[in-house]
Amino acid sequence: MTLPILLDCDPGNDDALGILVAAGHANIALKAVTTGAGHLAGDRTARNGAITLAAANRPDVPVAKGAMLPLVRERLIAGILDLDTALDPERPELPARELDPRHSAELIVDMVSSGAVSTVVTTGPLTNLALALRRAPDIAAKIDRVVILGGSLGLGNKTAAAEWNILCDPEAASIVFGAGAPITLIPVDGSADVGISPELIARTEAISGPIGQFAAELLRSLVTTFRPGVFSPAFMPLNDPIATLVAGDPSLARTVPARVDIELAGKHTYGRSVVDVALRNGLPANADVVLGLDATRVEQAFIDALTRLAHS
Ligand SMILES: [Ca+2]
Repeated sequence: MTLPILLDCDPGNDDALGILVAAGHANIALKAVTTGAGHLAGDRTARNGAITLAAANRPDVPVAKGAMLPLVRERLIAGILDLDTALDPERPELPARELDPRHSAELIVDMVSSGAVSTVVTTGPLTNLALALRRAPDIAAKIDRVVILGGSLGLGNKTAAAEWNILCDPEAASIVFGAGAPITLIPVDGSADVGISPELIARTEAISGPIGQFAAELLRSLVTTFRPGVFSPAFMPLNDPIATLVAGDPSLARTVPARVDIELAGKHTYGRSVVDVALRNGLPANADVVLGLDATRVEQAFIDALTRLAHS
């Protein structure tokens, strides 16, 4: 029994790895990829999604372009757009899939309301999913689980308070956390122990064929963005593919039920994910929050999914 998922993302080299892992995972049936502005502008993330699905040789999976701007705030620019590796620069020479004519939010509504998809995995700002929930609120009851890579238990990674994916569109995140669908939240400090080590790159590169080479190129590009700080882990975190892997095998993660709300008014804390594991405010838990991962098994699941895709 495979899990039918829709992956909403902002590729992004780590998102692209998430797409490859979703396409190859033994427990997952990837049904659609939706993209929106985030790490790059919306037209670029859509094209990168289309490039990645072409590389994965999955013409059956629709890929859509989505939100160009956050719901309320101005769009944040990542500031690492000058990388000249992997999918950060435009790559006109790479083959790409045709985009689905629907907006990402429309594709989400269609896939969930028809029952084609039971799980939504997000590895970018939550704009598309929030738009879908505003357009068709009844889809919340039809989603078995939303697996969100974003937020933090402690310090943020973009501001002291906020993590990048949530900070890109806090109002959208607030809509998603208030929608009532079961959520698994993978915060940056819950996933930091799975890093892009030289060994992981070597194992990826050892996968035969173009998938291994493409995935290794994406990993190497991500490592160049690593800026070690006071509390940083040893290696650049793997990030986005972890969301797909946890969706495909929840036993990889140790979770705790919690109330998660998004700070929308704070002067210094705008975009913070406020995670209340003690349920002090009397509100019901709305998410299972990941506290830690089995790093060895996550890395093996990553290699297994890419290997399966390479041999498909
Ligand atoms: Ca992302």
